[in-house]
Amino acid sequence: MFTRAIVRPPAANFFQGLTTSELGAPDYERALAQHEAYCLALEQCGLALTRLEPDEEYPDSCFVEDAAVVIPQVTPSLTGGLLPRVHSGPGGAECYAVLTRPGAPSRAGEVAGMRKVLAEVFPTLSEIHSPGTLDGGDICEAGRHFFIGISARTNEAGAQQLAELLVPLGYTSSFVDIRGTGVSPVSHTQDARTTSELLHLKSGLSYLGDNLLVVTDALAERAEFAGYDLIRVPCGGEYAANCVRVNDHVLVAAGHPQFETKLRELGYWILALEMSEFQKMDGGLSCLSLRF
Ligand code: CIR
Repeated sequence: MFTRAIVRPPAANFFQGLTTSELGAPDYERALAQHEAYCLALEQCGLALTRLEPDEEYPDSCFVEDAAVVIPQVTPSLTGGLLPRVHSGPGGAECYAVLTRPGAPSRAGEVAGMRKVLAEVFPTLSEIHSPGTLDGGDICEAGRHFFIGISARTNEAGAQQLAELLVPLGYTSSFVDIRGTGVSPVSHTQDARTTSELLHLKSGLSYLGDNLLVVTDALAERAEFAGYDLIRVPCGGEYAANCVRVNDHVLVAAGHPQFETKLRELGYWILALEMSEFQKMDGGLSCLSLRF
């Protein structure tokens, strides 16, 4: 169960952030409204929000998930009690936090802000060190296992550092190299993304619990995911693969009715959220919050 989330609304210069999507400039007022709806959805799922101030110094800073990874602690009985000291959050869940080292130079400074916020919750913070780089969007927790994407943003050194931190916390991990992996196996998608590469692992992969992964076609055949049940997002709707299970609900990007129907048939409660302005800046739904 998640009890808390950290969010940061986009700043007025959001449009100056990094993007490859060629979907046009985001409308700021609409982005704020979509962000607010996203926050309300998290609250509806029972989360208490820490709402940070917009930060014009970093136009991509609303994508808070990239600056840290919060790892729920596996119960001590399962790890032989060999755990480092971790903080018990107000919600009761024991968690451990790692500050990342974002792979895009323009985003590196976002971590300082996140450090301040997380230090109030977690007495001990780990961090990714040079030469490692790592973006939270490349980290997909799947039960007792973490998939760590190797991407244009996360390098092997960063992935290896996180993998080592995960061991005493009771998790296994594996690397998924997404460099050169297309958003879709076909070159033109209805999503109108002209770029063909996944930005982050979670741009094409989500874990919903219950051994169930949501994947794009381009990732579905990967050996790494054998042993999981897969829901493939329909071709052209790859953006929907970035969805988030938050307690009893799954938050999904609006505009993907087939995918929503599939999830409903599986018994999930869906909250569909308009994400158009964040999609224009290559942002997925998960990256707008850090949940724990
Ligand atoms: C970037 O390129 O870093 C931002 N414009 C978008 C980051 C989205 N983050 C994510 O999907 N985890």
